[in-house]
Amino acid sequence: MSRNTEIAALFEEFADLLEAQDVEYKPRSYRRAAENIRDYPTAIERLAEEGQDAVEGIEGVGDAISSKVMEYLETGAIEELEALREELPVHMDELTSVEGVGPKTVGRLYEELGVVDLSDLERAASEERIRELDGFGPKTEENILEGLEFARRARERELLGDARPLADDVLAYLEGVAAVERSEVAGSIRRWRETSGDVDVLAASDDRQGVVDAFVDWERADDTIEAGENKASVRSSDIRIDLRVVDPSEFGSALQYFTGSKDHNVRFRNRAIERDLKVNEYGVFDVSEVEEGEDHQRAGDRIAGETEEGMYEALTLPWIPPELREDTGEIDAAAAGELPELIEEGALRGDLHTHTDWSDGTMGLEEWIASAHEFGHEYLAIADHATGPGVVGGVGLSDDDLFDQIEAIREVSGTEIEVFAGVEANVDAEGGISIGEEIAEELDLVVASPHSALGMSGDEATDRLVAAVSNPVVDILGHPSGRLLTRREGMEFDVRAVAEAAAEHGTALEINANPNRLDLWGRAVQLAIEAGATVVIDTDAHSPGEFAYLRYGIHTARRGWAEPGDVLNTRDADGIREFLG
Ligand code: DGT
Ligand code: CA
Ligand code: CA
Ligand code: ZN
Repeated sequence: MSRNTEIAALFEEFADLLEAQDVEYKPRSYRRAAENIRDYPTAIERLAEEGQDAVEGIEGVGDAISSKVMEYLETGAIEELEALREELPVHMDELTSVEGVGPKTVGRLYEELGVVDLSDLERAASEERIRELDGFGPKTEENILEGLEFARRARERELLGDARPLADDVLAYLEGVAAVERSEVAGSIRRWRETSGDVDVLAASDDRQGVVDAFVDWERADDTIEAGENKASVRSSDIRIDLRVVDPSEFGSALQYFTGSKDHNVRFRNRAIERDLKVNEYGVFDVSEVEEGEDHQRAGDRIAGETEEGMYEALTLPWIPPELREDTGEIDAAAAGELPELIEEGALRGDLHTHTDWSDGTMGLEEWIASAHEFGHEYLAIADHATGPGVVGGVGLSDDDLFDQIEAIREVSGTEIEVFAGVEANVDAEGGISIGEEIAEELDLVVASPHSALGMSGDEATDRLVAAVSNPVVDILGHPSGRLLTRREGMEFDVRAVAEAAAEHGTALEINANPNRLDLWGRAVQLAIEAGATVVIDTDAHSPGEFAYLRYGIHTARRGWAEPGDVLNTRDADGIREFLG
């Protein structure tokens, strides 16, 4: 963890604790500072060496915050924060992972019921003590109990946005270890699943013990869970990493096996059995000549295993991209020569859902556009929040504000890149949109996203989203389910029905690439494309570091079998304008 990230997390905790004590304004400015510190391109300890003034060069960091940064870097603690932690000794992260429980609620539950962690919360809820509090009721209590169960399960999984960068780091390290011939990520991360139980890594080497020793010595390994002759597990940033080291001649078969998914492997193995072949992590074997009783893992004529391509070839299949290996028809499609030509990294030309400091982004308009240009985009849409249900007061723009912003955008568009004047409107519980008709006329693009009533499901949720995509002013349905991975389930709806309506009305369905969302997700994208809908991959970026989230969106699209033609923002600016009509 960089010190920027570490210090950002401290100020976020600070903000939560202050909010729990009903302090106004400060929490918001601490959060904003935290975000800017996290994204700041220079290491904060370097700035601190230059002095407190240099730290104040970070936007949103004034005297009060910079002096705390200095204090932390000098003493390893912030006195004021320590005092707050003592006053409110709660497991904030854990408790706020329950849907509907924010820092304010945590504060109340601690004051009134002494709730400190999830177990306390569960006890208080099941003993029906929460419903007795002012402003809480039986319904809230039931919701908390439901949310608790989800939070417990979900907390055991890691976000792709945390696990993937860790996997990349460990690979980079292994590449530098002399004994390693090849290395690769496996498991759910290689399939780019949105959450993972752990990080699986595979290495090929003739000196297995040497690789295991180097692995447990990695500077980012916080502790060793186990270490054997050819495998080891360590923990890093609270994430478990499993390493297996195999003989180079068995790298392909091991990679195929440990990439999974389990269901894909079952189907793969059955195809082998139909052909009198055996597959396992050691290779593909012709077992027609093997005598009964001589059967062991490596028995038979080995016909593949050094490369993964060879494994698939031995079963008369083309290589199948890991993102597709979820047993949703990929083996049949491969056998029929009908695998999709998946969209690739680098195929996107712009981002159609981003935020500036006109709402809750961190940057002003011009600077923001320059960052997008620098990132390599040909075009960008500004889609700041409109006021409406689910948007915190003060953040959203009124229609009048939006008219002003359009003017500002028109002045700068085209100087560096093409900029579309958009908005992120809110979809209310009935599917209505939170902006007026006049402003909708004037805007280039309307992203409509649900931000409230996200516990909805079934027909009610489907009808809501069908209404939104059928609205003629809506161009993109943003983060359709509203889920927050490991924190909030979001709406459950009939993807096919919403996709059909979207296709009919020329509305694109978003793959929100923020690793907390990945909404739509692989299977939903696959259904949406089958139903004829266009998808768009957006980052919903609030700060420049977040433009890079596109990567997660692209691989999620690949999990949904998306080809470049299915994705709106593979088109150039003229193509976008044409789609927007
Ligand atoms: P995760 O870690 O829960 O996100 O999911 P995976 O897919 O990474 O699963 P993991 O870490 O338990 O195992 C990695 C891969 O190893 C898995 O995708 C397929 C393979 N594998 C593990 N256990 C089994 C098994 O019992 N049967 C089969 N066919 N494959 C297995
Ligand atoms: Ca795994
Ligand atoms: Ca594993
Ligand atoms: Zn947004």
